[in-house]
Amino acid sequence: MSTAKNDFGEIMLVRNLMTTILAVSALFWMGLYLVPEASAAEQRSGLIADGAGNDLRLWYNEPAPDSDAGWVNRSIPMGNGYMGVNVFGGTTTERIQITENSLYDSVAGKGLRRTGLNNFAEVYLDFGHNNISNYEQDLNLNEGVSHVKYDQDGVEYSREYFTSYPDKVMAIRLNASKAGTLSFTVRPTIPFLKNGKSGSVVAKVDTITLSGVMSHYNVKFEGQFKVILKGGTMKADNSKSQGTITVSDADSAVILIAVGTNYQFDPKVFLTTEDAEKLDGFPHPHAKVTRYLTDAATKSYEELLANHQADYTELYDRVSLNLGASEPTIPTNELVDAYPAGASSRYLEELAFQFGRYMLICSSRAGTLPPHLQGIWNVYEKPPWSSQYLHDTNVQMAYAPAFSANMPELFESYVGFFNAFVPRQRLYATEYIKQYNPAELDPNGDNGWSGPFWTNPYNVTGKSPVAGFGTGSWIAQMFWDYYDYTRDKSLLEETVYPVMYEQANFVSRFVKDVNGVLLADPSSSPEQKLRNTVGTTFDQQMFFENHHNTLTAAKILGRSDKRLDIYETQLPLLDPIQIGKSGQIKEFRQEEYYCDAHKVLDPHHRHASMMLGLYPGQLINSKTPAWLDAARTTLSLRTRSSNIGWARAERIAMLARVYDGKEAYAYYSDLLEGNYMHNLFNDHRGDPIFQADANYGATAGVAEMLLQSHDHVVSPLPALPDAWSEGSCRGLLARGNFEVSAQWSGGHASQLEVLSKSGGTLEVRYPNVAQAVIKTLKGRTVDFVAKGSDQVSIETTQGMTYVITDIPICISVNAPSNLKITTDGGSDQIELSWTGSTDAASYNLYRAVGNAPDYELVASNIAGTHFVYEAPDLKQIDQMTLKVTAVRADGRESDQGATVIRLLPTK
Ligand code: FUC
Repeated sequence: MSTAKNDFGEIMLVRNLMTTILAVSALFWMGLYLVPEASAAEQRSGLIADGAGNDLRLWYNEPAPDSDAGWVNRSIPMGNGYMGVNVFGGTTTERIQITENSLYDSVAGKGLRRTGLNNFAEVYLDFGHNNISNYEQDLNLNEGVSHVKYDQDGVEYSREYFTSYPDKVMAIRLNASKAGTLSFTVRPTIPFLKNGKSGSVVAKVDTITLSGVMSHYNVKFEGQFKVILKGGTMKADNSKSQGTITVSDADSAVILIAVGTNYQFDPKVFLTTEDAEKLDGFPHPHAKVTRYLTDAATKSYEELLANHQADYTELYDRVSLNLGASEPTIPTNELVDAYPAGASSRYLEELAFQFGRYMLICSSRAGTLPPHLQGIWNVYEKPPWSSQYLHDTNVQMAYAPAFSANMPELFESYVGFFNAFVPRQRLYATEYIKQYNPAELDPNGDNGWSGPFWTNPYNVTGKSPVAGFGTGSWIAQMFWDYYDYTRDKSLLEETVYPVMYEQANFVSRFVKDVNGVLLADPSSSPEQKLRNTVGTTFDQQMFFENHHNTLTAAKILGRSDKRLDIYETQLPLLDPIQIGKSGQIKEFRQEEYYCDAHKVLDPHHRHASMMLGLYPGQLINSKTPAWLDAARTTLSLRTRSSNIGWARAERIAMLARVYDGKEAYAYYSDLLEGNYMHNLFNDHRGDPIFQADANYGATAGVAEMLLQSHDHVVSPLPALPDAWSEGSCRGLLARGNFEVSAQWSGGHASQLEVLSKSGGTLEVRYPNVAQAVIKTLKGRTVDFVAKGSDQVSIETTQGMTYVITDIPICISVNAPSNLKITTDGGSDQIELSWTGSTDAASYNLYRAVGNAPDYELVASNIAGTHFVYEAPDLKQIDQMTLKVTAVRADGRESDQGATVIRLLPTK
């Protein structure tokens, strides 16, 4: 049995423990109390903020083709949580496709394209402009506004589009450069009027109302389209049983669009078993949609635009990334096709990073449904995978950038959804404890909540052999992250802690004692073919993380109770990491060498669920170096053969977590080259089936390359690739609510800035940071404690920005390679040899026995590349990892080393 001792920070590498920790002087502590409160000027990070990122734009010199292919590959996506919109930009006819995430049909049949989310509306604006020139369509990411402009008959026609969260509408402004030349017909339609979907479109004076019912869940839907003119006339027409408004000879016009259904976040929806009765009693959306529209119409277009931009830029502007790109002269479709060649590659890399943030702002707003597999965009009657919420990777990936890319409040959308479905999950939890571990059943039904696999806005599944029960703890981890990045104690108390605690409650009753460890039974690992087994690494890691985080949260809140005592006793027995004979992190307990269990495992599987403790979890980190090495080995075995977009995105982050910037960048490049379509939507595997999670995931992956903090040490630029040798980034968020900016040149940080948004101890890790100059924004020197040469600790004041400069360049030490056991007779002696490092003055030898997270130093000052390792216990140890590192004359050790697995030879 192995006992997991790692406690996120309590285990330190011997070589990182420096005497300076002890050198905290009384003067330092006194100095802390003299620190003045942050002035307003120091509220936000400053210096690097002045050099914000590029103006980022997607642009095209022709409209998107009017087809499903044009929708998926080229239309411009917009959204405000209430609706997703795809704008085609046509001139003869403009097409605006609208998605509302609750317009759901039954899920029936097999295959990718089952029914599910339905297309809400197709809105056409007929202009009849067939003879155009100077066409341009764009989406400006800095503003969250899209434009179309072109010339026809000597007139410049232009349109501007945005979707506003504060005003809950889409607004379109139409202009003509010559007064009285704007004429068009507004023609909303209801797509797929069949299979239980019915409705009508009626025009009256200046407003068209589109309304109907989708019978399966009895979803009542309504959209309203209001036309506001300057000059000219308009005429409503219902003669062809399809309401339209025709505008003639106007100077300019504004169209406002509001949509809604009778869907509400209410546990009743998930608890009612009859699908057609789930929405019973909820009001028809007419009053709500009318209110949205009339409220918006009381404001001028400029006022609506200002509201939208204030809301949008408050989120978007928090983060910028500057890789030194200049705006390309070719349109975005050509830029995507040309990738990775050419200087404008950097521009696409910046653009795609911010586009993921943009998509999350569009699709995840408080009070509205969270992003599903296609975010908030769907043109189909039968969307891929029904546009569900899958909890074995996809939902979690969607939310990954919310925290690290500094938009944590966007998670509120999921919080609302979760609170609606969790009462149903509590019933499942009781059912499963009764079924799998009846001795642990709470007779009053207090058995926590169990994790779902797929959900839609109406139904939530219980267990699935496709994904293990770990999905629940993975959901709880998002809640923990919500707190850990924001450090809002009332949020922890009211929103986060109950979710984690109740999840731990379920897990604590579900796990079974198997030879002294507590294992999930039944257990699966997402989408792998070996199912319903015992204690997969996925389940165990997720359970471990949530037990751990729940206990941490309880400490912060000062809670204690009998159940917490149980979690505490269970934690070390949850056995989250098993190292296999290939040096890999096992996915299944049956595995010996990588993926050898039962011959059904796919060694190149898109899911890498045994490494979720590496990312997005916190379990495997630089304080667990043996596990980190095993993760590195596992990643090299799970090679680049998967062309699935989201899996590539996840690998970017995982590789960043093992500090492999080169490979992380290679995956980002693969993704940009292989999965990004012309409108920057990602496809699933070059199909083109749109899947939004790879977009969100790519952003999160890049964020991990630029900043990490999963061990609560703020680590800027941990996996910077050579391709990004010059640049800056601003405003990424670290755990502890630190906003971090960095500027670098030649791959080396010239300036780091950390805004402490909640106060508290700030630990910063960067090579040679202990020799840097650290000041406040106003130039006052800051006291810090060095922990070795590469880490400092600062007691921060809330609202202050800490500026780190003059960091001496650190040349890293090349590691040895090719460590081999040359002789091993199974005795107390092993002969080792390795390929040396040109930097080495000597070598260190470490060992990690069994599944141990950390290494023990067993020999140092080794001269040469050959060593006989002798230890009396060698003949009793079944398996261990040996590792050799290089030590330079200046005492610096190589960050990594060469490893080999030593198995006890069979006698
Ligand atoms: C998960 C993945 C698939 C796909 C699907 C929607 O099941 O394994 O690749 O992304 O979700």
